[in-house]
Amino acid sequence: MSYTIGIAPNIRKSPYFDATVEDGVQAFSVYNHMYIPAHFGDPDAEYRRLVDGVAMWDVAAQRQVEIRGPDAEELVAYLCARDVYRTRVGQGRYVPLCNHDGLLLNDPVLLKLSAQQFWLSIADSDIELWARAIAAERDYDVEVGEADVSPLAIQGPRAEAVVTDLFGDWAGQLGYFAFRETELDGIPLVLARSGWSKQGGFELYLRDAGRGGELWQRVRSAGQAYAIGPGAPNDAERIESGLLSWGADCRLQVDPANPFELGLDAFVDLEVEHDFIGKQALLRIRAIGPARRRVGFVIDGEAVAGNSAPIDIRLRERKVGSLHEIAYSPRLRRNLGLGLIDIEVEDDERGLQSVVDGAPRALEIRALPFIG
Ligand code: THG
Repeated sequence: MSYTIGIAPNIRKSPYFDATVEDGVQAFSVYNHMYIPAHFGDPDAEYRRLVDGVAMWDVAAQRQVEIRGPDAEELVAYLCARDVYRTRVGQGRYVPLCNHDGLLLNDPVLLKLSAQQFWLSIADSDIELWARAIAAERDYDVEVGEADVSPLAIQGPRAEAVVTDLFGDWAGQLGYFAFRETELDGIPLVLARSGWSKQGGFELYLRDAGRGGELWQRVRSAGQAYAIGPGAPNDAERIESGLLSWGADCRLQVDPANPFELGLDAFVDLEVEHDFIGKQALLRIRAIGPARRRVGFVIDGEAVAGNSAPIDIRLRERKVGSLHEIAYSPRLRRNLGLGLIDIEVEDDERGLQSVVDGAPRALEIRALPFIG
C-alpha cells in the first residue's frame, strides 16, 4: 500500500520548500499547519550526520508568535508557567504553557528581543489564537501576531565550525540558548545557539520569507567543507536524548498531560508572586503528586518501524501507560521508546507489554536520557 499527502493551499509551504525539494526531500509531515521535511530517503546517513558531523533542517514550521507593546512582558508572564521576568534580552528560555487545568498546551522557546518584543517559538498547537484571546479578554496593550520568521537549524558536533565560518568567531562564543540579531549577505536573521537535538547546534531565524532559497544555499555551501547534508528533526536521536515532542509525547486532544508528569518540574515556577494560567491547578497537582511519570523504555525484538499513534502499555492485561514514540537506536542497538507510565509501576517491573508492529513485545523501564 502506498499513499501521499496532497499539496493544497490550506497547508503552507516553508520558505525553504523548493530548496528542500531540490535537495531530494522524500517525505513531509505537517506541523503548525505547514509542510515540514520528514526525511531525505537515507535514515542512516541523516542520523550519522547529526551525531558525527553536521546537518541542516528546515524547521520553519516552528512558527514565531510575536507579542509586542507596553504590556508584552505581562502577557508573556501570564501565559507561561515559568518565571519570565528574570529573562534577559538576547537569552532564549524553554517555557511550558499550560491551560487553566494545568495541562500542557505547548512548550515553546521564548526569545526576548527587547523589553517590549517577545517571540514564542512554538511547537505544534495554535498558540497565536490562545495569546490573542487572552490578551483581548484581559485588555492588555499588546499586538499579537505571527512574525515573518522561519528557522533553519544547523545541528551536530560540526555546527559550530559552520556558523563560525558564516558569521565569525562571536557566533561560536554564543552561550546556550543565547541569540543575536544579525545578517548574512544582507539577509536579516537572528542567530541562536539552540535546536531540537542534544548534539549541539544553532538556529538561523530568517526574517524575510522571500530569501529562504538564498539562505539555504548559503548554508549549504559554507557547510560543504564539513560534509553538511539535509535532514530533519530526528526521532531516534531525540528519543535517545529524551527531548520532549509536544504533539507526539502528549497532545491535548489525544493524551493530555501536565508538566510534572512530563518531568518539566525544573521549568515550572510556582513560587512567583504574579498569577499565570494554570497556577492554581499546578499547585493542586503538585500537592497530590502526579498520576503518571515520563520514562524511557527498551523494547524487545527486531528493529521497530516506528509508530503513528500512542500504543497501550499493559501489565497483566491492565493498561498502565502509553508508548508515545518508538525508534531503533543505532548507537545503543536497541529499540527505544518514550512514554508515560502510571506512578504505581516500579522501575524494575518485568511484566510490561505492548503490541508493536503486530506482535506483543516485552518492555523495560529506563531513566531518561538514554544517552546524556
Ligand atoms: N527550537 C525552536 N523552536 C522550537 C523548538 C526548537 N519550537 C518547537 C519545539 N522545538 C519546542 N520544544 C522544545 C523542546 C525541548 C527543547 C527545546 C524546544 C530543549 N530542551 C532541553 C532538554 O530537554 O534537555 C532543555 C532546555 C533547557 O535546559 O532550557 O532544548 O528546538 N526555535
